[in-house]
Amino acid sequence: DARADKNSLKLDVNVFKEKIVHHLRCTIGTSEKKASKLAWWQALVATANELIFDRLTQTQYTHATKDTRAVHYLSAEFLMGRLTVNNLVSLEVYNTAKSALQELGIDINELCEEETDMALGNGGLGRLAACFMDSLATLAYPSVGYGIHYENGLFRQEIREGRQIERPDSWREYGCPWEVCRPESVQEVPIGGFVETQTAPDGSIRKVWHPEHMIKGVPWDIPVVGFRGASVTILRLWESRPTESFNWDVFNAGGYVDAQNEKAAVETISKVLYPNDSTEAGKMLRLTQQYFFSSCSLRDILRRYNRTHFHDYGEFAKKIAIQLNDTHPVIAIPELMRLLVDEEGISWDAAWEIVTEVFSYTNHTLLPEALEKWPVYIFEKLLPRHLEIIYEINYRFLNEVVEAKWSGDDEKKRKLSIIEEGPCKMVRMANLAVIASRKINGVAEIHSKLVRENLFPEFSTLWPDRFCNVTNGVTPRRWMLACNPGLAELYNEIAGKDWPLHLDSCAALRPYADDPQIQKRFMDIKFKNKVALAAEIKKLCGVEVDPHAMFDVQIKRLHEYKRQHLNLLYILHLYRKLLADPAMRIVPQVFIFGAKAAPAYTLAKNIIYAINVIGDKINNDYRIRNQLKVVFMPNYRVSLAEKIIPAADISEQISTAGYEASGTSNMKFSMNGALTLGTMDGANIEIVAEAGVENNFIFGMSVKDVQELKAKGYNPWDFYNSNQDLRAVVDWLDSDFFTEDRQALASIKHSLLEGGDPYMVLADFASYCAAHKRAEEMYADKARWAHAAIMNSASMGKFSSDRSIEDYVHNIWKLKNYEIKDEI
Ligand code: DL6
Repeated sequence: DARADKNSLKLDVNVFKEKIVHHLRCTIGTSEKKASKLAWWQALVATANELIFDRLTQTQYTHATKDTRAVHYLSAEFLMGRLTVNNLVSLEVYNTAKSALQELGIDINELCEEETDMALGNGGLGRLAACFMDSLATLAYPSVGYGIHYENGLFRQEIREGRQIERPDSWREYGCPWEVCRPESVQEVPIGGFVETQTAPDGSIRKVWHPEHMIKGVPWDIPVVGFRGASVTILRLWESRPTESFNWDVFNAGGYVDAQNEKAAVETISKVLYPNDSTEAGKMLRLTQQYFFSSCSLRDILRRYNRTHFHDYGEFAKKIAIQLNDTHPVIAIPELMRLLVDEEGISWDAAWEIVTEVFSYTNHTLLPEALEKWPVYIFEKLLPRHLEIIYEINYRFLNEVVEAKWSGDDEKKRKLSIIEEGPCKMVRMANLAVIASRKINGVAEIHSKLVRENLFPEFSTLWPDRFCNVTNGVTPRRWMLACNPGLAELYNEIAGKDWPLHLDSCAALRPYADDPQIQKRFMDIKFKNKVALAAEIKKLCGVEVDPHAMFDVQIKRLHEYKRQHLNLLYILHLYRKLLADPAMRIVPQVFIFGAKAAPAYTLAKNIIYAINVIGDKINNDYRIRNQLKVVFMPNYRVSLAEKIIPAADISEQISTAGYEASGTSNMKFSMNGALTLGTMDGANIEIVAEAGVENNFIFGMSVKDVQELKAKGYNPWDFYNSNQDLRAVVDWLDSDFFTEDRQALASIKHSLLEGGDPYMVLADFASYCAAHKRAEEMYADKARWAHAAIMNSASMGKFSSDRSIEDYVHNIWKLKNYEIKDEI
């Protein structure tokens, strides 16, 4: 097994076996005879934790004694998935554990299936944060991830009669053995109330916030294990609880029940993850969540800093970097101002200098609905002092910076102001982030360009040096080594065993791209993965699929801009052709989907329904002789992606150009030898530049084309009227051929025509069909296909998240890494 152990930790199989049994008996309190699979898994985790906590202690000792500069990654989402296989692989004890369990009569794969995904994120943004934690630990950079300890992660999706049903995801119902509660680091956060202006006898003015409530933040630490134990860093997630004093008076007055209600209200803050991806939920509770975790994290940072600096903030910006993952934690900016000015007694100017040195901001989307804005009246209610601080920041910015550059230009001031005027005054969090950040980055070359030119053109004129790009990346430890052991073994042989640390070295496979033996080996690995996925499809969807067929995959959140409905239109087109000509023979194809839709996003849910009912019809239509299958795999999540990606032939990355900031599954697919069928959008552009445009299937309008067509006035009817094939499939949606619920499918047609087709699906249809045709032709030529698959997989060095982290380190965070030795 490629995940072979160097066993530097000196655990042989017998010792490992003894430890598991010891934990089963003494930690879990059961015995080999009656232990459930869950109990065995818990004992396995306890065994791994022995190694992990030791490494964590060593890491923290090194960082504390060296008083290191560290980055603090603030993110409302960390989509960690499962940890078992990854942690065992990173500790280099995977094979030891596997053999030990085997000797105990237990299959490690079955045990690993016991683990519930930590689904504390929606999609790309949250998974990126998880990959970054892995790279930070592997590269041994001093770092902490800060987020929210949601009781319920992203909802569990069930499909009933083709429709998405949301169920709560209580991922830690019976506890999570990887996490540790740290009562010694509890924080208390004020909220609500009013601000009093006090004038001292010397005439100086002091602002005193009298909050209405205090919320307790209880930290839960999840250790993140670097590859080969390089270092162990911490993901610290805050859970909200009522403070002891919170309801004391009510309680004493006999209000036991009322006190419980107040308790429930506070606990609600960390209860659920908002299930929106790219679109914003403008809810008071959401701002409370953001403020709660940002404030707890800042207090934690200050506490740690002051252990060695005793409230002297002269070194603060030298020791601390804070990365704001999108606008969600941007409230940290006025909160740090408040902590420094109001609580630590620092002057405004000195505090502002610190703040603008410490923070940087990553933008993950250009969609206007995702750029967070909060009504001023909500701030007045929840965070009155922060509102004052924001007004002050804004006043100084407009009157000093904007006035100096564009004197008397009120239009510029209106546009750049943190406050949006109107019937409901709003606080623009993205403007606040840009004004206070040292660096602002997008997540792929094209996206960063659009951030500069389209989103913040005036800001980038003001501060051109603040804007930069850091192209996303993914961890090859999870997305190759752990999830595709067959491929990992091939790279071990060709590139040497360090490739998971130096993904560039996989280029060693490129010279073999036309070698028949290597081609066979590579495609045999793929085939084996497809056989395994076919079994999973049978289990989850009840559909029989042929692993020889071309596996065409689109897995990601459901959103109009990602255009799952374009894919569906092509499927309908193919189906229609097969029905029209019963003798027709095509390359057999299986279209595989996985996607969750935001619960309130009706059209997205209708698209899921359409995929399911159309799939059902196609899969059971004997006339097309199994040449076409369509499956929707329910409850798409990290652990399911790990099974799907190694088995994909085609990776569908078909967003309207300019809308997908980067994408990260595109990178995972390519690494595992899938060919991209995609638009010139996000990181697709950089992927095909590395792997060769001739080894992928690029189609559709470019960003420029999209902009031009929009400027000219896009009319979807023009495309509908002039392309018979297109018209036929669009009309097919408005029929009762697939379902009695004609309305649900017709709503898709409606959005494409009367709705104006905001993501230009119809405009790209013909070119999309042509790209599919090229893919089908290439798939029929086995050697050509194998060449392209190898070239993709072997050319992804750039897309390791280690490279992204090094970019952040050199261009933004300016960190040093430290070798972690066994010192205590
Ligand atoms: O940067 C990570 C990821 C990108 O790869 C995706 O292209 C982008 O859509 C995603 N953005 C979000 C937006 N959420 N909010 N806000 O998840 O980020």
